[in-house]
Amino acid sequence: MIPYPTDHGAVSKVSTQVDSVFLFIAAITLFFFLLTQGTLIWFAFRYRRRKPGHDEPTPYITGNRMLETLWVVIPSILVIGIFVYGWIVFDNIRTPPPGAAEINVTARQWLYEFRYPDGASSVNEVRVPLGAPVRFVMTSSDVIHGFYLPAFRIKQDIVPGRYTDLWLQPEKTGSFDIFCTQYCGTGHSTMRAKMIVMDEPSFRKWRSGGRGSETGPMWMKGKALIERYGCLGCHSVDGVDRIGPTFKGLFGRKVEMEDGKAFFADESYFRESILDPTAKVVKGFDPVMPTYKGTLSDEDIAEIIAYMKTIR
Ligand code: HEC
Ligand SMILES: [Cu+2]
Repeated sequence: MIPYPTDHGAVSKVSTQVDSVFLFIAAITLFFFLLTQGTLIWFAFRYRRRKPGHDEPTPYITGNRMLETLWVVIPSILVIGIFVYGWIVFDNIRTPPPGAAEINVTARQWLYEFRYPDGASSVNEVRVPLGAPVRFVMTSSDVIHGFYLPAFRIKQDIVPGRYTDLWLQPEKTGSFDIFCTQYCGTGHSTMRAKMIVMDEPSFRKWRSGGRGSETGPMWMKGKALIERYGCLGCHSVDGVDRIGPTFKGLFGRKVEMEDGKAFFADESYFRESILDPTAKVVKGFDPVMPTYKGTLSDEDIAEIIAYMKTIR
């Protein structure tokens, strides 16, 4: 109903409910807007100043019990109605149904990491099955982030040092945007993820396929990893420096560090840059890269390096 840039229609019961509350309030507001503004315009016309000699004396009115009762009682009932209706929907948004599958979310500058119950993990992309309730259990490893799924009309802050949660039950397959709604630093606008809703058979197939199922040369897997793990939020492959240095022509080049030392960008330099990014900070850049220790395996890093060698 609400025209977001990517309007996916009714994607869950909750999204339909939120839209109904919104429309309910909008309709009441529109009614009273037309009533009060209409009266205002009508009065301005009806009681406008006329030619001298046609002035009527203003009547002396002390009150109208009937009118006053109505304009106190009717708005009170409406406002209580808005509260009760809104509360019921809010309660639905906050209360996950029992048995919802849990997915852990760790937000950090500037990506989302998702961890499934079976231990598999992914960055900036989460896959969920159609029709089953899912609960996101979220925390941040640095600053406050905001987890926002506009198509599902739900949003929840992610706060360091505590867990917050959010649930949904998708009723439509497709790919849905996840945005960060708290200004969390330079890379805030690149902090975007996708939620992919798959029908039950394809979800099961994807699950059992596992992450290692893609075939192809190593560099192609490395390219997929770079995309999947959010590296391109900070790095480019076209030669333009962004939050981090460009990957273009990086392999084998001599790189100058913040402390004046210089190193050749070889395999072990890449490995260290990915696992321990603050060990050597490139001159002219802030040490903001997150560590991928525990996220990227040795195979993953080898594949990424294979891809780096192809970006000349
Ligand atoms: C939050 C932004 C960010 C993300 C995400 C990020 N990096 Fe970085 N990266 C940086 C910054 C900033 C630097 C430069 C400062 C430093 O050396 O720590 C850097 C440096 C590097 C370097 C050394 C570059 C050079 O010119 O010597 C490599 C290699 C690297 N990153 C690889 C990766 C890979 C691979 C990923 C994804 C798995 C990744 N980065 C994700 C910000 C990021
Ligand atoms: Cu953020």
